[in-house]
Amino acid sequence: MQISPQPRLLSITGLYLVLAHSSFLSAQSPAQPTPKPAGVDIATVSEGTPKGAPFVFADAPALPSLAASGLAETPAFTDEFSPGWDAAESGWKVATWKQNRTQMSRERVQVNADGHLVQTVLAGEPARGGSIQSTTEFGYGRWIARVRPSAVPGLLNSIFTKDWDDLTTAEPGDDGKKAEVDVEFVTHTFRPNAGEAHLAIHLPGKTPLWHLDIPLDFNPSDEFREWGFDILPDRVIWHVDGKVLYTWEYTETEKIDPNYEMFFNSWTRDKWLKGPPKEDANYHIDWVKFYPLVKQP
Ligand SMILES: [Ca+2]
Ligand SMILES: [Ca+2]
Repeated sequence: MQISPQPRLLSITGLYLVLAHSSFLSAQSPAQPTPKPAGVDIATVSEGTPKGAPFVFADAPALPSLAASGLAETPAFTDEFSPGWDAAESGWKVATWKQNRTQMSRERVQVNADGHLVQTVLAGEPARGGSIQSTTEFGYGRWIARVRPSAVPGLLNSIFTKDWDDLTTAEPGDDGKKAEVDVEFVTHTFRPNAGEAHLAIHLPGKTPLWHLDIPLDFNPSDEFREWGFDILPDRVIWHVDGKVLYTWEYTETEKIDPNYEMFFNSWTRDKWLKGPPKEDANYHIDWVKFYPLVKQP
């Protein structure tokens, strides 16, 4: 595909990247951006996200056990983000490019003395955040990340998967199938004992295919919780602390394929997110684990 002198827009996690000549993934792997329909702005469309049924933690159904779900009892991938963490050696790439108009940087992706990966969105303009993505691909299985989003309004903290790149081909660097599974925290929704989880599915040309804001009976920034989703052959199940948040079932044509990458990012926008934040905002990620599907449930 030709590289236009005009910045190109393409989406990732429902966000927009503005690319001129620089690569999305790395300087060694020039991006071949996929054209998107003009006018699709994830922040604009996400402002109209429908509200789901309120989630009441005590009443929510339990997430099926690993064994009952056909999942391995021990994770195939774990990162504890221990002090001395090195992204390259731990299987991650740290973004140094823009995602959704927010400039990402290694400076804003740091492991602290408590063993938390801390992604920071800086106060004010321009939009400055942090992002990591796995350097390997994953299949069906259960993701759990112990995280505490920022309490500062005006930004988004995410856990998501996207088949951005087919890692079996050196070039191009963006030839994945592009399906995406999101749980995103829009921090201006947080209130005392309340908040929302933004769930979304994106497929090529369908950004989003589906999205829903789940009202919660707790504030996600109050404490660490174990958030995640099961990406299975027939459905995606979002969960928090062992309770089911929502289940999205596939159709013949609308489904999530294996060989996606894993991401965490933190960004800000005026639209939807009501950014930028008035103070620096930290997203704490204690650990992440992936339990692969080993047999059909
Ligand atoms: Ca590739
Ligand atoms: Ca992939």
